[in-house]
Amino acid sequence: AHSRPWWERGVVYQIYPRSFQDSDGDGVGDLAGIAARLDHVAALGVDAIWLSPIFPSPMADFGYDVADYCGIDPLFGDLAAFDRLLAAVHARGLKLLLDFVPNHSSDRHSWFVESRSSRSNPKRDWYIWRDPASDGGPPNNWISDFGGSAWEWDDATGQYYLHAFLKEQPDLNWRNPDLKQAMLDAMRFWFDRGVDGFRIDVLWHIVKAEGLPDNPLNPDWTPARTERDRVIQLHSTDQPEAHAIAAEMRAIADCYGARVLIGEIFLPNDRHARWYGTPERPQVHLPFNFQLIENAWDASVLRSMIAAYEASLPPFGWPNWVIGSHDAPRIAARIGEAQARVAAMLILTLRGTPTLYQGDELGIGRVEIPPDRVRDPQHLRQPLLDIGRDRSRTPMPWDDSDHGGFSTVEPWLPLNPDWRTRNVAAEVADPRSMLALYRALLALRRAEPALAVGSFTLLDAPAGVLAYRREEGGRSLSILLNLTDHDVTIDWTGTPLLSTLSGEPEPGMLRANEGIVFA
Ligand code: ISL
Repeated sequence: AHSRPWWERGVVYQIYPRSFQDSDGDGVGDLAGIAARLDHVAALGVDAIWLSPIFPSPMADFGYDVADYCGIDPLFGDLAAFDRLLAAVHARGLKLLLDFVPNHSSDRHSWFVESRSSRSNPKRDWYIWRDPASDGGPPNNWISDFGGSAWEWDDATGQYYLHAFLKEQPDLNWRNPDLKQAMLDAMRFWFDRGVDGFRIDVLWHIVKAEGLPDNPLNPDWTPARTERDRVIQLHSTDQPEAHAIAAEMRAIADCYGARVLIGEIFLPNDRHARWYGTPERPQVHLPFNFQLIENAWDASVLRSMIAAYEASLPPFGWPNWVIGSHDAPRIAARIGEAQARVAAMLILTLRGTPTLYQGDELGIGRVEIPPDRVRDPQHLRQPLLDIGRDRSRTPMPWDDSDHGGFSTVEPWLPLNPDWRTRNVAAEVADPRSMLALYRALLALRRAEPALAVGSFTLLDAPAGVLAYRREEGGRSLSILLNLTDHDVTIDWTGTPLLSTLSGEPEPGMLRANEGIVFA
């Protein structure tokens, strides 16, 4: 078991750099701030940090609009600050993953500035330009993830360009060999600097079907869903050529040794599993699995989901689980704090690499963002939908000093309203806090190889309870999780190692909202 790569045993912790720690008093987090807060990350007990984008960017989508793939935005620091952070992370035995954004650049990237300058510019083909349809409208019916047509008209050159996200995020043309080489060189640039891997943004989007045919309409669409869902993204995502590029990225990563690639991919199990590639031609190590976020918080729903996901994995494919991100509602906002403790136990005891999101270890719940402080471009474009991503991007509350110790000035987004009591310092001091539970779970996971790498077997359980066993090297642990807010009678045996509740577990039952790991 000890010969397994770090990313199979390890736990990833996502940092949203704007909101972790401000070191220079501008209300926005930065790299020096992250370096100053590594004690928290190390004490938590995770193995790797993934940083959301830190590259130069006009910040139309807060860094997911990259204007230079090989630099650092001055808001966050510079390359020297990055090298210092990387060294500090490595000095603690942690890994550092960056966020690679290959589907689109910023419209202010010099490549796009050149591309849009004329139809004959050598970089014209680095993006996806098309003539209007016969009626003068967009070339096809594709819809931006953030609403509206995915095509933007450019008056100067009389063509449309494609953008799967904001119009400030034009899609790159990976079918162009020069663009492809330039992007793969950017990946090598960071590997050469020593980064341990990448989370790859919307990897499944990077190649579009030849001829750009209309997408089929989605028969299940209702106005309560995002506009993007009006069509099924059949021709705009998951193309065979994108898989081939993932394999090329993997070949580059493998040249550097134990580096990891995590792909952001939203697909049903069968097509999702293809992103592992084959043993001979592997693609990403971990295609992100968002099913704990996407499914109802219900024991029988999760039981079938977990079984189906496990069954869909190729024999060499290592599972992974995500419970929160800068895009998703916070877990404690969605299911309440008591069940968020059960969720913490679930993600840290399932088989597969967990990715945790900053602030969830404090149990931060729903934060209302006053209308005049909304910054999320997706929310600003579709204000009627309950999609505000700002709520998950509020600054880390470190202590009860001004601005939660995050900054010396008013932060770019408000803190969680309960920050004076819900902050790192307060939770470190409270053995019953969410943070104490996360630390205990991560310590248990480190002490018990069965939890990190053991086999996984679902067990039968009463309604409302999710139960499974993990086994490794003769050591067997069972996990019983009560996903309801009432006591459940259940005949458990064994030695409780950890409960989500304080006080002794009671024989013959799981208390309301109780999860227990048994030896
Ligand atoms: O959540 C989604 C699908 O269920 C999407 O709308 C979307 O594809 C996904 O959230 C992609 O997110 C990533 O790329 C975006 C960026 O805004 C997000 O922050 C990032 O995580 C564009 O780069």
